[in-house]
Amino acid sequence: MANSPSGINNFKVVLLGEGCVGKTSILLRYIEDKFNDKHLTTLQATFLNKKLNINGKRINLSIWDTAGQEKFHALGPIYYRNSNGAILVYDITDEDSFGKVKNWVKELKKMLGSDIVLVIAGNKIDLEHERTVPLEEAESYANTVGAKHYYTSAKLNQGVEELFLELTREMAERAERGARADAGRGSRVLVVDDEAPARSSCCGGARSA
Ligand code: G3D
Ligand code: MG
Repeated sequence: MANSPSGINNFKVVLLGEGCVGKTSILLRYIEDKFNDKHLTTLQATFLNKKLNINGKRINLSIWDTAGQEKFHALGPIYYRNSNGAILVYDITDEDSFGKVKNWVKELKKMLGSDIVLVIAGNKIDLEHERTVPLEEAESYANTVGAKHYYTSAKLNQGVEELFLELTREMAERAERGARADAGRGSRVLVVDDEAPARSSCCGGARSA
């Protein structure tokens, strides 16, 4: 995260998950409120920006989507490095895609530790009658890895806004905790400095104690 001088918090978020689970659809629903738009298929690996305001704090999300490299198992650390948050998407009608989420969680935890906020999205809930991933299993798994679990339908626009909002809140909270910890460390340094017998002034001349 970069907290720019203008006071805007910039967060990077990556979408991860098997091909065809609906990652691009979720992103386009969130940013443009569209589904199955013609340009969906031509969208390349890149990011889309979204500006938010949470409790008076200005936040800029850069949400990264793939160009389909996941279909060739070709998504490496370069894609998710420096991410503040990851949305791990599976299709509730496809058990393999849920297995893939578990692999991503393992990899992200190994590579980034707990520095990243994870949320899991069970997408295509409009196809509830075709569900193969048991609800309790998905939710209790998410619990065990410290991730929040959401249900979404990019098609019917369900749960998408909430998912991004909650993720952003959590990232903002962590950033604030981090900033407070930094400030705490800063004041300790100041105390030590204060007790030094002599200091040079900002103009370069030594000050006698
Ligand atoms: P991906 O980016 O993860 O590869 P896409 O997935 O967003 O390209 O979506 C893959 C297919 O799933 C698309 O169908 C898309 O319309 C469909 N899809 C995405 N989200 C939902 C949803 O919430 N409900 C339903 N029913 N379908 C969804 P096509 O037919 O274009 O391949
Ligand atoms: Mg896609």
